[in-house]
Formats: sequence, C-alpha cells, structure tokens
Amino acid sequence: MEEITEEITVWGRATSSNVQAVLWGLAEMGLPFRRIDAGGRFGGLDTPDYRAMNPPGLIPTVRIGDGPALFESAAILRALLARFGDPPFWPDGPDARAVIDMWAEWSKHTLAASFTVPVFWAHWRTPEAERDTAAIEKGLRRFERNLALFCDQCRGDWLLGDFSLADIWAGHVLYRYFTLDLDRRPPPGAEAYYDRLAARPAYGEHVMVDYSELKAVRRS
Ligand SMILES: N[C@@H](CCC(=O)N[C@@H](CS)C(=O)NCC(=O)O)C(=O)O
Repeated sequence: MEEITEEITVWGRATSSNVQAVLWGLAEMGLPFRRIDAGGRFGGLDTPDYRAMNPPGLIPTVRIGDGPALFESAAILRALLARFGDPPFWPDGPDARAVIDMWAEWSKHTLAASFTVPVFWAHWRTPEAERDTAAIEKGLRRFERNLALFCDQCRGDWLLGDFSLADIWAGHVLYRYFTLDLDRRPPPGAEAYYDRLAARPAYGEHVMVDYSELKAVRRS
C-alpha cells in the first residue's frame, strides 16, 4: 500500500448512502479523512466552486491531496483502492480484482439500486398519504430476491470469503432495510450477514447512521 502523506477530503452529508459507502471504505482501509458537510439541508452543491469539482452537483466528492476532484462513489472507491488497497480487501492479481469489481458493480447497480429508489425513496422519502403501497411491496420483494441471490453466493462470512469491496456495495443499504418500518421477509442468511456487518466498527460508525431527517413530511 502507498504511504498516506496527503490529506483526503470528502464532501457530503453523513446521511447520504453514497457518501456512507465511501466513508465506510476509507475506514476499512484505515485511511484518515476530513469530511465537509454538503448536500441535503447543508446545500452548497450549486456554487461555482462546487460545480467546478463536481459538475453534476451531487455528493460525494473526494480529493486526495492536490489531485483532481473525483465524483461518482464507485469510481472514488476504485481510485482509493488503486492507491491504498491491500489484500484481502483489494487482492493482488487482475483476476481476483476483476471478480470483486464485477460483484461490486452488481451489488451497487442491481442489488442496492433495487432498494434505494423503489423502496427507500418510495416509502421513507415520500409523504405517507402519497405512498404507492402496492408498488413499494413489489419493490421490496424484488430487492429480497436480489438479496437472496447475493446470500446464496456468499462463501462463508462474506460474499467472496474475505471482506471486500463487494460487501461494501451490498451492505451499505442493509442498515436501512433492516430498520425501516416495513414488512420485511429477509432471505436465508441475510440476517446473519447483517449481524456480521453491524459488528464491524466502521459499519457502525459510517452506515448505521440515523436517517430520520430524510423522512418526508406531508406537503401542505
Ligand atoms: N451515481 C452517483 C449518485 C450520487 C447521488 O445521487 N448522490 C445523492 C445523495 S446519495 C445526492 O447528491 N443528493 C443531493 C443532495 O444530497 O442534496 C454516485 O454514486 O456518487
């Protein structure tokens, strides 16, 4: 691993799931960082300075020392791994990395994506009177089918045996899944997997974060 001589700065509120994945990854790699609140109630995403770093105006943004400002959470984690990743989290060898990267991609873009908008946004971030409960139920069952596929693939405690990037992208939505007021039907292995995540100090600090401020209030 490259020696850490530069400051790592993260822009983004602690309640953003994409920011949480990055912070959790940083902590798992043992990398110190400075976080600046941005987005949500903190705003600041439309200033020219912020847009110069992150043209889409979203969070997170990360800068390593004097390097370029980076956006897109998956790309940020890959950039950090390329410089600071160590086995087993980021194994040696292109084949092992390709397999982890493949599962990380699926876990972010299929598994987690089937939770965030169809379930979390549709339920928690939508005023109660406006919720489409049938669509939420359908989304929840679809997410649980994806989670079942993930759990079936787990080799021992973690997806690929050792804890890796793939577990970050699957695990970063599970705190919300297991704590929302919904009719959960977790597939076999999911609760035990979540318990193992919850026992990781970095998960507790960066992902098990109160999300009550995100709850939609009734529009008048
Ligand atoms: N594909 C982007 C998505 C970034 C994104 O949608 N971020 C959300 C928070 S999770 C955001 O910036 N929302 C606006 C806000 O918080 O004000 C990534 O993975 O980084």
